[in-house]
This record gives sequence, structure tokens and C-alpha cells, in this order.
Amino acid sequence: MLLRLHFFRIRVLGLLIATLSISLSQLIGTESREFPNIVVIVADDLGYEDLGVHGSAEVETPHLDSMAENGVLCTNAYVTSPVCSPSRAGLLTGRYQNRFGFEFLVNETSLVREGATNGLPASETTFAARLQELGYRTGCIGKWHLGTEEESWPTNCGFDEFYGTLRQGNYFSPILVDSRIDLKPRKVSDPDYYLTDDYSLRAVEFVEEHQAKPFFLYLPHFAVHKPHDATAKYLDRFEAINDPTRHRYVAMLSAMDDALGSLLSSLRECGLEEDTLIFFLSDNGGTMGSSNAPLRGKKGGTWEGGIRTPFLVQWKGVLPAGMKYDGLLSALDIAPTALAVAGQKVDPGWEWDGVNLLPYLSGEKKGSPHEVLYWRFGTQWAIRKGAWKLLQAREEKGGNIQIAREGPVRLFHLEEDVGEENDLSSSRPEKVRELQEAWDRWNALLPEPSWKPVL
Ligand SMILES: [Ca+2]
Repeated sequence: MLLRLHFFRIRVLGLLIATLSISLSQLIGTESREFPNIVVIVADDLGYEDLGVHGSAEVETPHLDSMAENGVLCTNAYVTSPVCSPSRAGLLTGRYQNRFGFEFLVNETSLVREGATNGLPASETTFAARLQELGYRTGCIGKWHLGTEEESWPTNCGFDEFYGTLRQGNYFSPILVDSRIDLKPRKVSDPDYYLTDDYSLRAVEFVEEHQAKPFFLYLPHFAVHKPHDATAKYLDRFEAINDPTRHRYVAMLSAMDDALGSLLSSLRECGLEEDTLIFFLSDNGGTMGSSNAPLRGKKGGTWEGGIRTPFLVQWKGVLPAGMKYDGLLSALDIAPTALAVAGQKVDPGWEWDGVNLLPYLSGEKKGSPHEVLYWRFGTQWAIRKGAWKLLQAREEKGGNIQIAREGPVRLFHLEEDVGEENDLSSSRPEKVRELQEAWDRWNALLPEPSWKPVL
């Protein structure tokens, strides 16, 4: 209750003083909805540098930049894996996905442990399901990639509606499911079709259809994942870029940024801008066509370029505008933050690993949401504690990204060396020992992966 009072005090203070006999929920109902909408937008394989607000000279992302102007730009944010499926599993469950055997990409050719699910298991409850129980209308529009077995489908994992692809896809003729019709995947055959534009239209429709009650919209775009396909409308904006892959990638990103612009306009037109908490992040670092500067590495590795993500949070009228926040945080934090705005306490029995970010982003709490973050991805691993990071990452060249050759254990001080260039493991053996022991303790609690990729 105290937390909710904090969020709404500015808008409801006058009414509170005037009508103390009326309950807070009744009051809020007169000024704004009691429980705000939640929107989580996920880019796929977005390069760390590739936002205007991150300083890129080549790309233009006015709508992403507007989220930073109207909200909080988080500069020390991570996802839980350097590849798509496990990163999304961590985000949606609020738990390190390794805790339930979800370590690798979902792939039908994987070697699955007997009795295990090749995807998100029914034993896990997403925060979408928790919001659904609280009366939220929940929709997933985009790339699922958390399993094709029935128990792992979005409609069985907390989403009232699903519009998108279960697997990877393509941009011009994808195989889509529209759960409003049925659950049968259908191939799109329309010469004017472009997937990112379609997701944008559907997201706006979702907002308009469900504006009367609280909703949770999870919008995991396929953009800017390969194949690098864009329409002339977006390609023409960046004719000056000579590298063809980079040109198409930036055009795809521009389409995704326009999609965000349409969604933000729709929320504004529906009068919901101040009643909607919006997150934006990427599921992992960039790869072909992208720039992860100033970070080292890319998608598939536990270098910063694989796991550190752009992270924007907007809630107009509640969170500060134009703030930069450097506390250490994770995609794991989205679930408990969403539950908090929905008025629900996180049950310790759920064993969630995230933290409610709102007291930190509003300035109520000082310091970092996390002291330590951990990663395990096959032979690669990492631990970040304060400014220090110890990792064993894939070498830059060679090896399947999921079964990479192991490099040496390296130590970096990220506040002084965000590009992970100066390995301090020889000069700071006591720090290596401390972090190695902490990671070993975490790792000892994890089960074996439920499935492993085939070489
Ligand atoms: Ca990805």
C-alpha cells in the first residue's frame, strides 16, 4: 500500500486530502486506473551501440530515444543468457533459467534428457500467468522461441492471446499463429507483407481492444534478427550506408523503432500514457550488421557484448524523466516489478531471482538492485559482483556458439574497463578466488541442462 501511495501520490494527493473517508482504490479509480498496464518490448539481437541515445552516429531511433527522454535509461543492465531462448525464459519467469534446466536454444534436434520438456516446462509459472490470475488481459505478439511442445505454448504459459511465430521466422512470408482464430500455424502469402509492420499494427489493435481494463502486452519483435530483410520504405532512409548487411540491419531497426512510435501514439491517444509501465530491452547482444561498441564480444558469448543490454523504462508521471540509472540490474527484475505495480507481493516460495526496480528508479532506494549476477551457458560462464567481472568466455573465433571452446578465466574491472581489454587475473588473484568461489556456490545448486545441442 505504501508503495502504491508513493506512485500515485502526486496525482491523487489533492483528492486524498479532500475525501479521506473514501478508499485509495476508489480514489485512484477516479483519477487513473488502479493497476497500470505493463508493456515489455524485446528486440532480437540488437547491438548495444545501435540506439541514438547510446551515441550511435549511424542509426536513427527517435522513438527509443523518446523513451529515454520521458523515462529512465539504465546503463548497467543485463540479460541472463547470450542467446534467444534461455534469455526469454529468464525474463518471463523471473528466475535464472538454469535453475529449471533451460540453458540452451530450443531446437527440435537437441538431445533431451528423459522425462524433460524441450522448452518451458509446465512446472514454471511465468509472470504473465500471475498477472492473468490478477485479472490482467495478457497478450504475446512476436517471436516465442520457448518451445513447440503443447505445454510450452504461450497460450498455456499465461497469455490469453498469441499472435506470432513459435520458432524463428522470416519477414516476408512467416508461419504465424493467431490464437484469436485458432492455434493452427499459417503461412502468410501477401506480396506487400512485412512482419515488423504487422506486429506493430497488431500491438496497436491490442491496446485499443483492451484499453478498458489492465493489460500486459509482451512484444518480442523478431527484428533485428537475421535474415536481414527490410522494405524499400526503411532501406531508403539509410542509403548512405555502404555495407549491405549493415544497411539492411539499420533499416530493420528503423522499422522496429517506428513500431514503437505507433504503440506510444496509440497509448497517448487512448489516454493511457500515464497508466502504462513500459520496458524495452534486447534478448542478447548484436551479431552480423550490428555494433556492440564499446563492448567486447557479441551474441553467443559471456563477454559484455553478449549479455549487457540497452534497457529503457518509461512510466510517465511516476518515474523520473530523462534520468540515467547505473545500478546493476537484470531482465530478471521485470517480473517482480510488474507484479508490484499489479499490487501483488512476490511469494518467497516462487524462488524468484529478480528485484522490484521501482523504488530504485524512483529514487526511493539508493544503491544497486543486485550485488551479484551470474551466468552459465554451456562451457561459458560469468559472474559480476560490483564493478568486477570474472568470466570464461568463448574465444572470438571458432566453435558452435553453444558448445564453444573454452578460453582462459579472466578478470576485469568494468567501471575502468567496460571493453574488457585489461585482464587483471594475474595481479588480483584474491579477487579471482573470491568471485570463482561465489560462482561455484551458485553453480553447485543448478541441475544439468534439460537438453543439449547436437554438434
Ligand atoms: Ca536473440
